[in-house]
Amino acid sequence: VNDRLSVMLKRAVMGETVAIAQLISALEARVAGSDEIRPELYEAGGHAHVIGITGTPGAGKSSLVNALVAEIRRRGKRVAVVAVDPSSPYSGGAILGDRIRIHTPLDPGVFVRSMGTRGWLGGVSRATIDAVAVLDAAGFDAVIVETIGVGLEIADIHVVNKADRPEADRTAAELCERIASSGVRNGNGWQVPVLSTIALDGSGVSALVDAIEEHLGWLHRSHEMDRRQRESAAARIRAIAKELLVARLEDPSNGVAFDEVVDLVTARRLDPETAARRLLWPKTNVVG
Ligand SMILES: Nc1nc2c(ncn2[C@@H]2O[C@H](COP(=O)(O)OP(=O)(O)OP(=O)(O)O)[C@@H](O)[C@H]2O)c(=O)[nH]1
Ligand SMILES: [Mg+2]
Repeated sequence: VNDRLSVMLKRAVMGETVAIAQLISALEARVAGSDEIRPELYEAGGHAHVIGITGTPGAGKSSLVNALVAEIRRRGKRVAVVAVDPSSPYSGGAILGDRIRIHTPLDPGVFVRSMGTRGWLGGVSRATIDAVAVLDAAGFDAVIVETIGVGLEIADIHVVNKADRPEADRTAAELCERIASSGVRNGNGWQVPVLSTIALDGSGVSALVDAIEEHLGWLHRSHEMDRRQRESAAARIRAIAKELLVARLEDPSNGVAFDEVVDLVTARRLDPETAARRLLWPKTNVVG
């Protein structure tokens, strides 16, 4: 195991901000040896409350996350943020008009990381998942992930932000109606709440954190947490396996030259399905 990465991981687990940032970068860049620390990294995690925030561009996600960070911090918890390609900068929890200001550069209880969308194919990228794993291992109580969504997602909690605007009440009422009429329940019995916030001054944010904590309690009580964790483990294994298989296809060390097989398929001397099987299992003489 790469010594430098191993030391970095140990420091990150102790909560050292610089090591946390370096480790996220190392995994993102897939530096040599980064795969070898994965078992230890994964084993150190599993304690953080991971909270996803999604919504249409400009809805106020980053502003709301800043307000959430301030409130969660006020409750004495360590909180980290992973923002996927945000257009707006993070102040790291210092929100104007709020009674609390947190100066993140000096507060090891807050960590904010932005990521680009390079290689992003929708959903949550591997780099994002890795960053969450590092922050989880680093002992943050909460890890917030901000991603841009289309606004049609089924959520555990719906938030109408910009409640200071005149149309907000109607939006919230319509949303309540839609949830009630569709009978949307996430899993066994969670009643999806619709909350209103003004991210800019922190209004409604304490009630939102209450709802998030209540939801966590329900996840545990109903065993929905176990179900989701199992589902997510299976989905990740499948996604990574697909990635590895595709990489293996073009790996010359597997004994079959990818380009030659492409030539055969192009000339119709081999069909694509048999070609793929032969590339993946070159030793077994798969005919069809
Ligand atoms: N009036 C009002 N404006 C808000 C509120 N929350 C955010 N804004 C403003 O809305 C704009 C977008 O806010 P962001 O927090 O950057 O929104 P976002 O959803 O993160 O945007 P993207 O990351 O680009 O998708 C900014 O100008 C904010 O100041 C709010 O509660 N009320
Ligand atoms: Mg944003």
